[in-house]
Amino acid sequence: MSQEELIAVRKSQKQDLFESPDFYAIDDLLEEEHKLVRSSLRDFVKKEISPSIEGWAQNNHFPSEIVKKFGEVGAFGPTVPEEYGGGGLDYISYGLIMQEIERGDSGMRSTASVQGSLVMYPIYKYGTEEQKRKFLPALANGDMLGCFGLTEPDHGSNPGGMVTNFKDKGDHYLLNGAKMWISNAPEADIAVVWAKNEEGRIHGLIVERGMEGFSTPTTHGKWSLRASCTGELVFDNVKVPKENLLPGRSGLGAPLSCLDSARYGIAWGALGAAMDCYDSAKRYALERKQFGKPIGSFQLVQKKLAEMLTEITKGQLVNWRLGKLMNEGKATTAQISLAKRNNVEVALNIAREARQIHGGMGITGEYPIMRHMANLESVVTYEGTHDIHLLILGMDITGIPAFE
Ligand code: TGC
Ligand code: FAD
Repeated sequence: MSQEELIAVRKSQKQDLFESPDFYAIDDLLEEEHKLVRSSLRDFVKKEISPSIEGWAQNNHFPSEIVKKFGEVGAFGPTVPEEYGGGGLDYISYGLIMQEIERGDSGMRSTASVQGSLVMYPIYKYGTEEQKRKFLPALANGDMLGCFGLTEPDHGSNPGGMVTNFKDKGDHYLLNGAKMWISNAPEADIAVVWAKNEEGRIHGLIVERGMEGFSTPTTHGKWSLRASCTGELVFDNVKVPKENLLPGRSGLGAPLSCLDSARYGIAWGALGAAMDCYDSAKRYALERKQFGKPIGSFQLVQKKLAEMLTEITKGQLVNWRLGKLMNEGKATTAQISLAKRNNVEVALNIAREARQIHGGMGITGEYPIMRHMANLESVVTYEGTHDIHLLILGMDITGIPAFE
């Protein structure tokens, strides 16, 4: 088929034909509820994300209406108990939700995973009963959007060095400092912010839009996650009511524990992006002809597809087992690091190989490949860079931290 014919076919199909690979029959390991959740999210992505995502990304547009829709489909806080508006689901379901959304786009998954793992999780885990009742149901149903402020301009991989701070002023706290690279920030109604008190101890504070001195400038010029909004959080003598402090845990371990949950979701999500690239490459290899044959009949193309499927299958098994450990409360930070690090790298490599299979078409928005590839360049850096996860594993193996 010529490239013009392929474009015409793709346009005429006007639908997302994605089929997920399941080479090792991992579906047999899933419960009915998992399959139902997955199929509901897959339908949602095909209907609400696939038809528009290319335009949103090309135009650097965050579709704010998606927030309410995510709430309706249960994408926010799936593991939070139902009494607080969450889904009351297990971690395999959570992983599958992240997989399906990131199959559509990593930026869309960012919106959902930040809301669930980095905003709802700390409020649920470390918040007061009043905070839970006030914020969780509205975050779960998409009436409210949240963001998570840990990274600072001078403290990314080393958040323990943060300088954002608050002082006890008797009837309120006075917050000063700035956070950078914050997903959802420009649209967020609330921010879970990590800051040091006068003794240098890290605490979480809920900062609400409208508080005087609090602003959220947008970060412009991204070539990655273009359909997700990213910004700064600036605190200029912000008066934060005392009841907005998360009392349940202090120290760097508090934000890092939230990252465990988000990194777990990314391990599943990245594999979703990989599956989409593989699915598109397989389809293209069978349709596109060169030298009188489908390019899928050439050994070098088959090698690429075979290696993609191998890595996806290994990643699926890692995710499934890690999900079981999460359900049992036994998953360690290092186990989560292994899955996040491996699966994001696998996804990036698959995106690059799939781009090659699509030839010149691979750089266009007719196919999802280049968008996934560019998105994954953020995913490999945020929630702990590729090398930081290697060091977390290195410390687990040797007992020796090599961060400094
Ligand atoms: P270290 O001395 O190792 O640990 C400090 C304290 O924290 C405890 N801890 C944990 N607790 C719970 N869960 C974890 N995963 C934990 N990891 C460590 C630790 O036991 C200790 O407790 P205590 O009681 O002894 O004080 O800390 P360190 O300063 O040496 O740093 C270690 C390092 C480098 C691994 C850590 O800082 C790190 O993970 N850095 C990467 C930073 C990062 O991942 N940032 C992500 C920001 S959020 C984001 O990117 C969102 S993107 C969202 C999206 O759009 O999807
Ligand atoms: P740096 O820490 O400066 O790292 C630069 C390089 O140095 C990396 O290759 C790193 O691996 C390497 N390096 C650093 N330390 C070491 C070491 N000890 N040994 C070896 N190599 C090292 N943060 C939030 O808090 N909330 C968010 O919602 C959020 N969303 C994000 C969205 C996007 C699109 C992006 C790009 C980032 C987001 N982040 C967010 C920030 C993200 O977590 C950081 O970018 C990440 O932790 C890395 O920090 P940095 O960019 O400052 O890089």
